[in-house]
Amino acid sequence: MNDLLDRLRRRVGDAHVLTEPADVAAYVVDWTGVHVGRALAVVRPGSTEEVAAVVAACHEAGTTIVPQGGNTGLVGGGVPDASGSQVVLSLGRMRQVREVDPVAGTMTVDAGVVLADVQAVAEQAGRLFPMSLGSEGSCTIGGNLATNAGGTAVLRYGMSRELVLGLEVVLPDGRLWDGLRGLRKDNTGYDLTQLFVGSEGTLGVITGAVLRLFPATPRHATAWVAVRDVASAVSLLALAQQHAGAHLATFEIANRTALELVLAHLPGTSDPLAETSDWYVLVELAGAESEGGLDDALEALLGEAVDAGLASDAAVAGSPAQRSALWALREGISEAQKVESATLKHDVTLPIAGLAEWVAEIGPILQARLPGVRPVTYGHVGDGNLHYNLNAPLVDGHADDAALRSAAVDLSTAIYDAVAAGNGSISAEHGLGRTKAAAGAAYKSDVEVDLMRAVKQAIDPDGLMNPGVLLPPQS
Ligand code: FAD
Ligand code: 2HG
Ligand code: ZN
Repeated sequence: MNDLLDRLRRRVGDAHVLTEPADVAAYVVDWTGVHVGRALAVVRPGSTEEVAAVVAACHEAGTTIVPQGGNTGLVGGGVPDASGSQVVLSLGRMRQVREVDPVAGTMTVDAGVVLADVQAVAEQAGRLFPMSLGSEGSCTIGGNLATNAGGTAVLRYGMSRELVLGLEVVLPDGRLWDGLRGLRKDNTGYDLTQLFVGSEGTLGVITGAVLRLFPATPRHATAWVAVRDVASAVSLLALAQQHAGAHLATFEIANRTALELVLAHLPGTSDPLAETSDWYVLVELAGAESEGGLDDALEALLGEAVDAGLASDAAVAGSPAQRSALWALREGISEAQKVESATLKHDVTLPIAGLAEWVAEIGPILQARLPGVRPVTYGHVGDGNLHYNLNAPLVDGHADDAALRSAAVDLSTAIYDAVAAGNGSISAEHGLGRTKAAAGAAYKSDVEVDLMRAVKQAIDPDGLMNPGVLLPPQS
């Protein structure tokens, strides 16, 4: 092992091979705090050539690699296991924007560029990079593509895989695949770019990407709307599509429990509405500088929604500060849940037509398994994706974390069974990681799992890239 560490130090410099516990601490625990691993070393290469050298050295030594970007993943895929034998390969030093081409509508970046920086560079060029996540200040483009991240702009622009035209990838044996062509049209065989998107670091290390840029949409009309239930939210979505058409940019849902956790734990937040409601929707229309009428369209939508009994009240943002305040209520939910108590996350997606019935039915099933368990339900209802998260029940005013943990398997199984029965998916946008690798395989057909293992075997025959993530170990 010392040979490998010496070789890595020679390639990337002593300062970028971390082995001291205090130095590696932030790299071995995930954002949720659930996954705590150990690492042989954390290696921080500064260029694609250095990544290739690190991977080649690990390949020769038979050492497994965990690629890591911003370490904001929610399923434990970016942190090492408990063995202490894995190398964490951090892309954190690879932060160059290589090229912006506003006419072609592309930006070529290193994989370690933070999402918010990509958004800012696109804006400076008069363009839009639409991906938007609560973690955008820390997550990286490499991590976004490796997880095929979703977020709040999927309704209009699609998942990460629809925002990328080409990739540069270091393969598990250290060879480099340069697929940074950025062509809109390229029907020359299997789509390798898309194979690596969503592969969660199990097929190679993404070192660069060509991203798609879109016309800027600096105008916004935003409202926080009180709705009775999920069925009303879905009907409101249909109405919003009629009123706003292609200007409908965001349609997010949150239940009252989610809002209350934000108000309780995030300083500076306040309830924009006088009356409480069981459910809320954050709706936003967005358009170009030349496109007026967004406020009118929103007003007409809300008026009709109230008349139709779909909405009881709404707060409309009258300034950028008010817009940010409404967004904070939605984007702060993950953080507030974490502060509140132990949390069990379920990132599920269902056909939109079946969403309301599914939510109505799963509640009583879970209460029967753990009385008092608190569903904190929110997400991207515009694309059928709910974060059906559970917080620990309150007993005498205190969260009973132990009760949630001991019922966890039972609760998650009930949710996943109901998702499967509703033709949904148990991971809409966060990936499978370590948390859901076994469940992912259990809810897929044998044919699908066989094909996935065949792909893994073809590209990483020695199983050196992120073992135990996405696919469970074979018994
Ligand atoms: P990491 O956490 O470092 O890694 C994630 C996975 O990608 C790991 O399996 C890792 O091995 C792999 N990986 C990372 N970089 C590379 C690379 N260069 N090459 C190959 N593999 C790599 N996700 C959503 O989809 N939608 C949301 O709305 C959303 N909101 C979030 C809000 C909060 C507050 C938080 C904490 C997380 C949220 N996430 C969301 C989850 C997370 O931010 C995304 O999964 C994000 O894409 C991860 O990026 P990262 O750079 O942090 O990746
Ligand atoms: C969101 O939509 C994220 O806010 C995070 O996907 C969800 O923390 C979660 O479970
Ligand atoms: Zn989400």
